[in-house]
Amino acid sequence: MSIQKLENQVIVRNEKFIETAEQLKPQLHETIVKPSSIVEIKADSQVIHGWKSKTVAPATSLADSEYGKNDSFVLDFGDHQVGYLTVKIRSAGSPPDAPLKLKLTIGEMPVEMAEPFENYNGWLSSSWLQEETIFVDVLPAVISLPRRYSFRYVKFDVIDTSPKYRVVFENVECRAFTSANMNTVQKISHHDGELQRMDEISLKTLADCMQDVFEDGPKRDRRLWLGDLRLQALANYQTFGTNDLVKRCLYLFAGVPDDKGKVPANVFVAPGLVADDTYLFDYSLFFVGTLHDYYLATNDLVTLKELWPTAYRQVELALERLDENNILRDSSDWWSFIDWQEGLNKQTPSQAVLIYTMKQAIRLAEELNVPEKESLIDRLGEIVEATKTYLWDDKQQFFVSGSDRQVSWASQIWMVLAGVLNKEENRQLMNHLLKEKPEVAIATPYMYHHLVEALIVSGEKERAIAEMKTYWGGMIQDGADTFWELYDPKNKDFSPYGSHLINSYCHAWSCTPTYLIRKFGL
Ligand code: RAM
Repeated sequence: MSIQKLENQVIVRNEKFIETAEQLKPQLHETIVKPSSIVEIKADSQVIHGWKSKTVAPATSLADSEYGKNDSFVLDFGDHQVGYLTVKIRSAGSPPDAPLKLKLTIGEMPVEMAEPFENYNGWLSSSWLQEETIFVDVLPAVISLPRRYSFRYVKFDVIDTSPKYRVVFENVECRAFTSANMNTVQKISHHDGELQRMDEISLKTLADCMQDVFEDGPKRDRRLWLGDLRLQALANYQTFGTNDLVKRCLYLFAGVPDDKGKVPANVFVAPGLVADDTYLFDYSLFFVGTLHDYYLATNDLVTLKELWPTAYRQVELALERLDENNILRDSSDWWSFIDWQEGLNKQTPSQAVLIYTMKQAIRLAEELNVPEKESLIDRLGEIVEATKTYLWDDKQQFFVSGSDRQVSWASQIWMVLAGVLNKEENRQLMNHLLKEKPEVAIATPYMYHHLVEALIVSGEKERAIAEMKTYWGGMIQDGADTFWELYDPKNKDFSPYGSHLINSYCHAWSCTPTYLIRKFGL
């Protein structure tokens, strides 16, 4: 153990756990990918964000073209890639008498090729937008760009050569990386073509997020978030079976709790393991959930024994937030995540997450035969009772949240998953929800995943499939190669960050259709 005092937190580093995580570092597999075509990005008010790409020539024709000042073209790699770009450039005409100034814009979606990044004014850093301006003094040259990019399209803007020479891009390629191995995945051939496609895109999404850790998004935030990890791990058990990567991630979180024992909502892994100073009620509890699911998938009792104290501590800390009525204290800060839905009150869905994860903790405590089991069972009983007493509105037939007694989708969905009501009551609640459609809706694929799962556990498989087809199917129709971080079929420009340019278009928490299809036999 070593204590690290930082500006906003005290971290108690568990070097043994950190070493275990280090030993589990995955091998990255490399593939060389060449662009497939040169495309034109055209305005079209009928398509998402108002921009679409149209092939104008095969990428092989690039080596025959010369480009000078103010020339520009866009390369399409044909599918989503995560990796490093290399460009081979030579001059044409007179000997180059001035440096080449070249701007590259790298993006996952056509809109990133079309709308200038200078116009971005959202609240997340603009430095996430992928671009490079490079100066090349000597030609010919092979330029290997320094950063890892997440993209399908690359725009080349030749800012300047000189009046005497032009340039030819002889070769452009990407060294793409993932720690997933597609060959380990059992292929399915679903009778429903839409579900088949959803499964394939889920796999690609998950694979592109599987790097040194389960990243949330390879474009942004490029780090390990606990809420995303839980869903990635579930999808992974049904597909890649890279279970040691889940184990590694659990040890990373367990390696950097704060001085109370709380695990952070996310960690960075470079230059070394660093806990972010963001703590979220639900995400900390999902350490329990992720350990529970890992154990059920692997039967790895050694890991369970070693990480149980960390998991149990998350429950203990969560219980401290209960008031004298056994209801979670609400607050106006970002204390729990649940969803990016604007105006969403987090109290009731968080209470449901507490119940959901306490049940998982009890299951693990049973497995370990530890004394904590009894007190967990007692506390759970009291909390469920209080939930029904204080959070269920009999008149409205909905769970309510916060001092304004908000009726949100998230509250109903999480209470169904928490199993506070019986199966028939759950079914009625879900049908009531889909009929009444309360205003405080769902903003992310993360929350949509939970909607679909809640429908499945309450016996509404067909409705679940219909929701998946509208939502993930909608993304496919709107051109998704990998599933997106955010998608609102009614407002396709939606971003909680102030601009759709900064959204991630390959995002871990969207990869769950493969889990839902395979696990529940949809
Ligand atoms: C965003 C990312 C990430 C998520 C957090 C809470 O920054 O989408 O995946 O877990 O929010």
